[in-house]
This record gives sequence, C-alpha cells and structure tokens, in this order.
Amino acid sequence: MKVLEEIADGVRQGDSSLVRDLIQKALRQALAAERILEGGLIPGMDEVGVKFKKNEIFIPEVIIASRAMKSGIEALRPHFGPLGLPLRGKVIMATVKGDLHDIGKKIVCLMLEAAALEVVDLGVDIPKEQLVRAVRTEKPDVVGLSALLTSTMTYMGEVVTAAGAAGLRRKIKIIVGGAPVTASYAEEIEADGFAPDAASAVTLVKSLLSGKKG
Ligand code: B1M
Repeated sequence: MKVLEEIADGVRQGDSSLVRDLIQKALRQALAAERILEGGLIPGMDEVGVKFKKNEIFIPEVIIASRAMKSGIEALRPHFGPLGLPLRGKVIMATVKGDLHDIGKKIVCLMLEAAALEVVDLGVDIPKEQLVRAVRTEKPDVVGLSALLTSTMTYMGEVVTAAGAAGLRRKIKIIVGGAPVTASYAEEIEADGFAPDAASAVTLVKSLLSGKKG
C-alpha cells in the first residue's frame, strides 16, 4: 500500500512532520493503527537498522530516524485502546541500566495499553534498585524488561536476583525481550517468560495474568 511505503520512507528520512501527516492520511484511508505500525513505521525503522549495521548511515541519522519513529508512535497512540475495557492488570516496563534503546519498548507499552492493561513506563537506563522501589510502590502484576545490547542484556539477570533478594519474586512475574534476548536466556536467568515482539508480549502477559489470578 502506497501510504505505508511513504511512512516507512518518512522514518528512513527522519522527517517527523511528514510521518505524522502521512499517518493522518492513512487513518483517513481507514487503515487500522496496527497495520500502520506494522506495515509502515516498523519496516522503516528496520531498514534504518540494516543500513546502520552496514555502516551506510551513522548515529546522527539513526537518532533523527528514531525521533520520527517515536513521533509516529505518539500520533498513533490515540487510535489504539484501551477501548474502554476495564483494566486487567498492571505492568511496569523498563529498559535496563546502561541501555538507551526505547523504541521497541514503547511499542510494547502501546500494545499492552491497547489490550486494556495499565502500564507504568519507567524509561531507559533503569537500575535494579529503582525497579525494586517501583515494584514496592506500584505493586504491578508483571515487570517487563527490555534490552537491545548484548552487553546490557545480562543486567536482566541482576534484576531477577535483586527482586528475589528484596522478597518480591513471588509477587510479580518478570518478562524479558529485545533483539538479542532469547527464550533460552530467559530460562537461564529464571525470568517468567520471553516475548520476541510486542504482539507476543501481550499474549504472554495475558497468559501470565490468567495463571496468576486463576
Ligand atoms: Co543502537 N544498537 N546503539 N541505537 N540501535 C542496535 C541495537 C545494534 C543492533 C545496531 C547494530 O550494530 N547493528 C547495536 C547492538 C549490537 C549488540 O549489542 N548486539 C547497537 C549499538 C552498538 C549501539 C551503540 C553502542 C552505538 C554506539 O554508540 N557506538 C549505542 C548504545 C547506546 C546505549 O544504549 N547505551 C546505540 C545507540 C542508539 C541510538 C541512541 C542512536 C538509537 C536508539 C534510539 C532510541 O531507542 N530512542 C539506536 C537505534 C535506533 C538502534 C537500531 C538501529 C534500531 C533499534 C530499534 O529501535 N528497532 C538497532 C539495530 C536493530 O535493531 N536492527 C541498534 C526497532 C524496534 C521496533 O525494534 O527495539 O527490536 P526492537 O523492539 C522489538 C522487539 O525487540 C521486541 O518488541 C519490539 C517491537 O516488536 N521487544 C520486546 C523489545 N523490548 C521488549 C520487551 C518485551 C518484549 C518484547 O518484554 C518486556
């Protein structure tokens, strides 16, 4: 679909206002928010990733593309939920200490909110002490950790250990995700689950909540 390709191109060019305008155009064409996200914004950012890896573009271009991506996510936010459904559970989300990547995490937050879950997004570069404090004050059902670097992924294990040491491990489910994270790594650090993408994160949280509450 032409408008989706144009949105992907807008992200690649890092043109935030173009991306926002094109999203409005796509919405006027009655395209669903999920389709715009999955068929326009994400492919655009994926291509930025490929070019970055091949050294065809550099950090400044990636930052500008990231801003356009985030502004697209914000433009879509009102068109996802929570559709007036009662809240079904509470999730704290964080990108772990040392890691500044938050585009994927924001998409996970958006999809969880659209599934009528309450989401508290702590942000990026979050140390385990802050997470423990947040679990005590927010009393979430689930804690979702995101990491995009192989060097920061290991910090997820430290968060699981810290939650245990604080006596909170049985009160929450901890799930992990992000490009370098795998199901076997989640198992290794004794997390309660792994999701490869935002849609799977919603399915995982729902299944953990029904197990926990049922
Ligand atoms: Co960075 N970066 N980056 N970067 N960056 C990667 C991750 C990298 C793979 C690029 C590469 O070399 N090919 C590489 C990591 C290599 C590695 O460790 N294996 C890398 C590097 C090296 C770095 C720096 C070290 C570069 C430098 O300074 N020399 C630096 C580190 C900074 C830091 O964090 N301390 C750095 C910086 C940056 C920017 C700031 C410029 C920018 C981030 C902007 C931002 O997020 N606000 C950036 C970006 C944008 C990328 C790439 C190009 C794109 C990431 C992205 O947003 N993808 C990335 C290359 C790539 O991934 N191909 C790269 C789109 C997003 C929708 O996907 O985040 O995977 P993703 O999220 C998905 C799933 O992973 C999943 O669902 C999401 C949606 O489906 N998911 C979860 C994510 N979290 C989840 C949590 C869940 C469940 C699912 O449950 C809790």
